[in-house]
Amino acid sequence: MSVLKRIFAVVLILSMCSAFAACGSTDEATPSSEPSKSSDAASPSNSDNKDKKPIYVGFVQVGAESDWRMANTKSMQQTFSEANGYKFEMVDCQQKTDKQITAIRDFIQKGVDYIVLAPNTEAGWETVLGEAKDAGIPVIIVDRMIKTSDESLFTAWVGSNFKKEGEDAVTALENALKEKGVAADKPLNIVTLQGTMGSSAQIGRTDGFAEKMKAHSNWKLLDKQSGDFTQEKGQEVMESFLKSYKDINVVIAENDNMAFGAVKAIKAAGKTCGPKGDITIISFDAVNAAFKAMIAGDIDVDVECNPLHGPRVEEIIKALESGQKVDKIAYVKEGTFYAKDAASTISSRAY
Ligand code: GYE
Repeated sequence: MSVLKRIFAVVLILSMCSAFAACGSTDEATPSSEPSKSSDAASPSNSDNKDKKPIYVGFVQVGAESDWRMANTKSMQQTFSEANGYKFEMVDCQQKTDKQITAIRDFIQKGVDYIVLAPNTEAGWETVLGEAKDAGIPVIIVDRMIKTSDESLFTAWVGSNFKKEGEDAVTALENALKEKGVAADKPLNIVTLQGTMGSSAQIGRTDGFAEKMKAHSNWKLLDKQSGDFTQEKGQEVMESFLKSYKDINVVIAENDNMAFGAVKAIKAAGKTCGPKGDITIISFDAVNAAFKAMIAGDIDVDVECNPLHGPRVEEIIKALESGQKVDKIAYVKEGTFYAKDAASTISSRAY
């Protein structure tokens, strides 16, 4: 590690400490619905970094499990192009947290200027992020979050409020049922296809939905199981649910690809789904193919999750390069889309 990087590491730690003392920060780094907090994020730019050398960004990506993920990867690749002044390397970690830890160590070895991490699961990051911090490499976390009591282990996080998405899915279901003319007090059997267990997207969506659905004493969660955010596993889990339970009214799919798998399983079992069908499907992400599925009448509602993080991360890096403060935690604004509006909305969708 260069002397400058060592100096930077010390400055970073000191500035982080004072920022947290000033904010009265709690021990919890998991995103809450509180407004954005600011931190004195130290800039890595130093005199020898001020020339026109490309900024070296190492991206530790979860994998290629879903349409959302592919859109996210594309957004990062397009933003951090050579033409834009970057040297960009991405590691597809095949949904394995240990592969991500290895990828971070490799990027530290290579001496990247920034590590961008989309963590697969929340736990187990302290040691390796401590190593990045010791090396003076700022870590920007995107999409999912890590669980840590030491917020100095990362410079900034940008992503979605997954708990709110889970709560929004309850409102989405209420509205979808109203539209179908289902009486509000009719007993309802729900199954959930969960995402990768231990990932923020799974935890937030599962918890947000479970908490808010308590207001409906006639809603019953029959079962929940992980389909690991993939279409294939989503289909498998749905097939087994359909064998175990004869009277499923609602599927909550924690992402679109699992919803696509569920639709296949439902049709193969001779049942119908969507606004005019027997089984109501509520999904998350709102990717282009999900709009098509809503137009086709297969999915009822989609709670949006925006994957276009490239420009957001670039804004953070540019701010850090010029020594400015960045928000420690920044949430992306998202909406909910209903099947009846899908045809008129699809052309305005960017992913
Ligand atoms: O919903 C899913 C993807 O972490 C928000 O990961 C992301 C989730 C997204 O595989 O499709």
